[in-house]
Amino acid sequence: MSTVSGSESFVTALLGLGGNIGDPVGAMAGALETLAGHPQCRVIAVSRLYRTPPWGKTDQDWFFNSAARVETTLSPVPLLDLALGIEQANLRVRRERWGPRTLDIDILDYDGLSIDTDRLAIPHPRMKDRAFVLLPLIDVAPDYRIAGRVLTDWLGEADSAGIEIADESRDWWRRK
Ligand code: A4P
Ligand code: MG
Repeated sequence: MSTVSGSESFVTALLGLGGNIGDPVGAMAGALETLAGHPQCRVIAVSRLYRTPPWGKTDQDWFFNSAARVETTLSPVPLLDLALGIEQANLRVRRERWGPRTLDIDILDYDGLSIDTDRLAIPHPRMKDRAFVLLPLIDVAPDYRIAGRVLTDWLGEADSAGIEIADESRDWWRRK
């Protein structure tokens, strides 16, 4: 279930990115550049850049969030390992659930597959409740549906109070 054996064809994956300590915008930009430079990944679309109040654990700094639509020949677990490696390279501090982090990369969807293992849950089980995921995701995958409903439907039920667009450009992540 978690592999696409023998396949060298590119499939679409949707990623959510966020962070709230250090230089989260630089960390997300670096992550996207790493993905864009990876021989088995292509970055097809990147969302606008969002500034978002902390969700879950609210006594921490605001976050920056974004989303990306990529194409990859990596199977889901190798893609997760790549994402975790990029997080580690950004010295992510893992202390508490929903707590501060320099960089968090979630695989929101992988080729429409349903995966539920110890290491990987796809579609990401909590994305439909989170405006900080839904808003950037609408930028890169406006027709995407979760459980048959379009993202704007889910957004209507989520709390998007306070969320701001920090950069309208889709090129905010490209280094000058
Ligand atoms: N894992 C399972 N499924 C996935 C998936 N689809 N994508 C596993 C990525 N990883 C997945 O992750 C722990 C393990 O989850 C990974 O090793 C992988 O095997 P983690 O990122 O260390 O866990 P976490 O992030 O501490 O917990 P959780 O519940 O995943 O937190 P979230 O959902 O990442 O939320 N507020 C705002 N405004 N913006 C944010 O970005 N982020 C969080 C963290 C809280 N509040 C926020 C934000
Ligand atoms: Mg996470």
